[in-house]
Amino acid sequence: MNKIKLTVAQAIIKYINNQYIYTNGVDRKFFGGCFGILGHGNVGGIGQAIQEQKELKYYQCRNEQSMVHSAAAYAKIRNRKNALICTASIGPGSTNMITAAAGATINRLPVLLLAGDIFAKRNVSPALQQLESNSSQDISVNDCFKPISKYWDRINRPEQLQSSLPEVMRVLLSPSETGTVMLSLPQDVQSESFEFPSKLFKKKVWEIQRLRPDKKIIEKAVKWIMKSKKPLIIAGGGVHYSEATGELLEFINKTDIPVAETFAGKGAVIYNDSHQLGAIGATGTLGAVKISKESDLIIGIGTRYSDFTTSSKTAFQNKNVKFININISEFDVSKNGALMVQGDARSVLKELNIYLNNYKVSKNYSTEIKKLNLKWDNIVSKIYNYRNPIIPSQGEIIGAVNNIINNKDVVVCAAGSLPGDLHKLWRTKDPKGFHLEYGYSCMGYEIAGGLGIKMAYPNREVYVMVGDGSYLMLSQEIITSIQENLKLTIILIDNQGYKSIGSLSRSIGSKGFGTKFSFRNEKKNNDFGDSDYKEKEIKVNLAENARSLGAHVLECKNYKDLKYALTKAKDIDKTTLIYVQCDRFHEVKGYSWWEVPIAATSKMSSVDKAYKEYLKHKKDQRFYN
Ligand SMILES: Cc1ncc(C[n+]2csc(CCOP(=O)(O)OP(=O)(O)O)c2C)c(N)n1
Ligand SMILES: [Mg+2]
Repeated sequence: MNKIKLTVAQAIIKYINNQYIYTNGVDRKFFGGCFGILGHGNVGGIGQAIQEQKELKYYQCRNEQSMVHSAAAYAKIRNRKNALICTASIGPGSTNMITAAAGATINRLPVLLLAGDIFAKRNVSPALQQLESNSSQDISVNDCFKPISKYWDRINRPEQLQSSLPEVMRVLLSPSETGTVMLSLPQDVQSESFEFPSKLFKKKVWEIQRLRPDKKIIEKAVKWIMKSKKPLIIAGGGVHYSEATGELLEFINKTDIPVAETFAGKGAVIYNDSHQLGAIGATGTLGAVKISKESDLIIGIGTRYSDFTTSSKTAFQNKNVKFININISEFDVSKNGALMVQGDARSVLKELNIYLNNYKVSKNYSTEIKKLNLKWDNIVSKIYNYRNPIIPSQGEIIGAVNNIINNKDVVVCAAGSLPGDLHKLWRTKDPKGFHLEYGYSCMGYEIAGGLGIKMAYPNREVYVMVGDGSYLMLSQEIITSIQENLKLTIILIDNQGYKSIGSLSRSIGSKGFGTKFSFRNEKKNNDFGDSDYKEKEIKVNLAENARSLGAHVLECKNYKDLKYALTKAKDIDKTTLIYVQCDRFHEVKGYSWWEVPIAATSKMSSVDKAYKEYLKHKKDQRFYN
């Protein structure tokens, strides 16, 4: 048998360089590069291995959390057909990745982590940054990744790679099981050499299968659809990952069944299609909320029915409502006691399109949908065109950005009050134009995620919309975007803190407690909430902060400035940050509910009042199993 002598790290990189995916008639490399921060846990291992080869590009970054966000965003916009690798040193370098790694798993996005680990030989224990245990020498901080990884392995011996690496690929490429994959690599083992069989490094082409459900189940689904008076499709992220937007369009054109979209699904159908009801659930549009309440048949395609999608199980009120779930994952397809049409969304829709050739919903229903669609568009126009006195409202900022972008441009967001407003108000122009990380809704994803998107599609303009809270949590990858010449346009919305949680706090009777960026004022019993005085606001110069990281900064005082800045930003060839202040109290109206627990007993009458209201909503909760 032919053998090749390599270190464990070199063998991993060589294997990675030979993994391909077959899509659209061609073989492409699955991995698009490796992010890293080097430390003593990987510098002589994975770092050295990357250095002495030319195929896998190395990207430097500033923070291990952000590199994993970037990798997740990269995989998301590529519909999981490509992934990035992230390498970290041991100890804090590794654990810094955990937040974003959990986000990747929750959002079902493939990311490969190569994390250094403590010496397998144990001869020098405790090593720098080692968590010592007096009960076992088989514990390291990397064990924390086990519950949030879809595949986790520690490579203590070189031979293990032969069985571990194919598992890594199986999981990364699995449409139902993908997420964070971690190889924990003891720092001594990474640099050890071994005679690996050459065939481990043969070019391997992976192909994602489009599994189909049982024919009997499809036939049953067809019967249910034909009997339904008010069917409603909920399009989730799976529609994108399965690349089923064409088949979905054909399906709705044939049947006139309306569509509503989750955060991950938004863009599945273009905004101005007459079947489009827009955002579903807690952040839903008027029409989607109304129809989901009345619908007798929910057809969930590639959705995992998060509490935002189901309005915490209050969205579907028809007492005879049934669910048909089309999903590749057994776990998701079984939710809400649905008819389990387990299979690839595109394949299933193709079959349904044949079976339902002569079926249409009633004229009345389809007229109602068209009316709701137009009504919503009028509401969006009003919000876009409303001019708030002194400083802009968030709705008009979203409108200004939406009006300026080209069809292929991408908007990115993750946390705060922006996601809900964007979900409702963003007029999607391209299936991949709306990029919301709302599975983990992780503050700090925005700029790092924008970077990953730009790496995946350098020719698309990327508009990052980020709140001041998220910006302060993680914005250093502005530097990486400048270093790599990957331009981002960042719209930084300053509303003096956590507007979203301030509003949530008010809704539970807590008056914005702890959510405003203001100085402490002992005399006035400052609680960082609504009652704090304007002069006590902390004035952090975020524009200057971005400038210091290398961004071109445009500061806006009002809507006119913002419009000008958005136009001007198009001509600037490096990352540009548009700084705009926003009204903390002006909100986009909501139409639905989301369950956030409220204190059952309190000294505050506002809390008691909110609790009573909460109990009323709780009565609407339904379970469909
Ligand atoms: C890492 C992380 N910590 C905490 C939260 C809870 N949280 C959700 S939104 C939010 C405030 C976000 O503030 P900002 O980015 O300024 O957006 P705004 O609410 O002002 O629109 C917080 C603290 C979160 N989603 N992620
Ligand atoms: Mg804010």
